[in-house]
Amino acid sequence: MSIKPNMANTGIRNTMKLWHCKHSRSLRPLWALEEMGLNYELELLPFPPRIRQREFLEDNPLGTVPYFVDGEISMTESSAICHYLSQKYNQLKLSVAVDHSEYGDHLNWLYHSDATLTFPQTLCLRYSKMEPQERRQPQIVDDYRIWFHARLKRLDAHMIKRKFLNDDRFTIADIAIGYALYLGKLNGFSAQYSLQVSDYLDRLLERPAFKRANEIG
Ligand SMILES: N[C@@H](CCC(=O)N[C@@H](CS)C(=O)NCC(=O)O)C(=O)O
Repeated sequence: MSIKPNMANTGIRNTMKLWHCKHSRSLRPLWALEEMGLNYELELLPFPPRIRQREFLEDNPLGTVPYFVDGEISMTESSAICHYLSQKYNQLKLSVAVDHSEYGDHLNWLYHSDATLTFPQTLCLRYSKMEPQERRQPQIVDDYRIWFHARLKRLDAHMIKRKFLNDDRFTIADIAIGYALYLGKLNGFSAQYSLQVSDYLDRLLERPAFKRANEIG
């Protein structure tokens, strides 16, 4: 299904398009587009699109979401798309400049969000829900649940005296990490979040742009 949430009032034609499945990592760029108030076209797919919408493979042979195009550019990494949008269209209002003292930390959170905090959860999801009953692996689910909680240590320490990850304000790092925490909540892992991480996630989920993005699909 193709919808154009942010184009209705403006009449402006643009080429940005995002392919999205509800609750998947494509929520990161969708949330970023909503926070930035940019015009975009959205294509909603059933999950997993690789199996349930085979023609999607013609656009994105990986079969994964997010898939994003902007003119000649195509991208498949959720945090990188947020970074691209902020640098190209948002005058860094939602990211941190190269000469800022927290630039390295900002990039680290962006990469940490998927490689360290989302990856273990996908193994839990796969081996508890996606695979047919006979291929489910409770040991893997348990091991990677523990792994995920152990990898929250850096965030736990960072959030003790902060409301947001960088520069005392909301940025795309909060979108990237916020999605990983939200996925943890959907997976039933959030009861073990530290108080500061739990409060932080609640703050993020209250944002109107998150609510708009999350309701789509
Ligand atoms: N590192 C990529 C991962 C993309 C990815 O694997 N997306 C999942 C959804 S969360 C997907 O499309 N899975 C469907 C499949 O593997 O067939 C990112 O951050 O966007």
